[in-house]
Amino acid sequence: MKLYYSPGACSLADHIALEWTGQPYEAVAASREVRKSPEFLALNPAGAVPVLEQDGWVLTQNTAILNYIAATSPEAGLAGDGTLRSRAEVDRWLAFVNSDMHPAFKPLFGTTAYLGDAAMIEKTKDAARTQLRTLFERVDAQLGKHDWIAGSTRSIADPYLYVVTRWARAQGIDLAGLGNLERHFRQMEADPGVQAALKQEGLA
Ligand SMILES: N[C@@H](CCC(=O)N[C@@H](CS)C(=O)NCC(=O)O)C(=O)O
Repeated sequence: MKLYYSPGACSLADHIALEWTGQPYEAVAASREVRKSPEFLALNPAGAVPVLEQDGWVLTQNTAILNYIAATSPEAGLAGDGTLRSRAEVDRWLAFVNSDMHPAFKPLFGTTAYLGDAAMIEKTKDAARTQLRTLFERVDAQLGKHDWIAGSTRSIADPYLYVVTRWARAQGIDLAGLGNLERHFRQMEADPGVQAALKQEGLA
């Protein structure tokens, strides 16, 4: 498998998941310039990472890629404990991070620059910070009940949560008092697979 990534982007979740499966893979950095190239756009017309390539077959969309990685290494147990409910919990939290948390960062990453009004743009950023605080409080409550975001064992949802927590810390989102989230972050940072992926992405 070949994973196209950008350092610290949401593709870091797939990178960590690949490390956790222990299967051989190749990680290819895709800079902004590369993502706009005709060769890359042929792989993903959105010009975005992650992109997974295997034997000429190309897969895009983070949740699809994470699920595929988990399915190719069932022994790693990254998609639940084998019960339907555990699988559903992984899907629930993967969806929460991918559909609710990840898009909430967009104004902070410049998507409202088109407004052309500094005060208005700042307002959208403030609203994003407030929304993200609420979402991280929900995560913190869940992590108060379980060691990992989807339950008692780690899953493909944990690396994705780790990625958005990194973003939140870098963006100065107020995470004060969210001790369970802090514990999850430290747990991830201490993990050899996480450290290996960070090192490969030049982030260690
Ligand atoms: N819906 C896509 C979103 C992917 C996405 O937003 N990727 C970002 C990095 S986190 C990206 O490559 N952005 C660069 C761009 O869109 O130009 C997915 O879930 O895979």
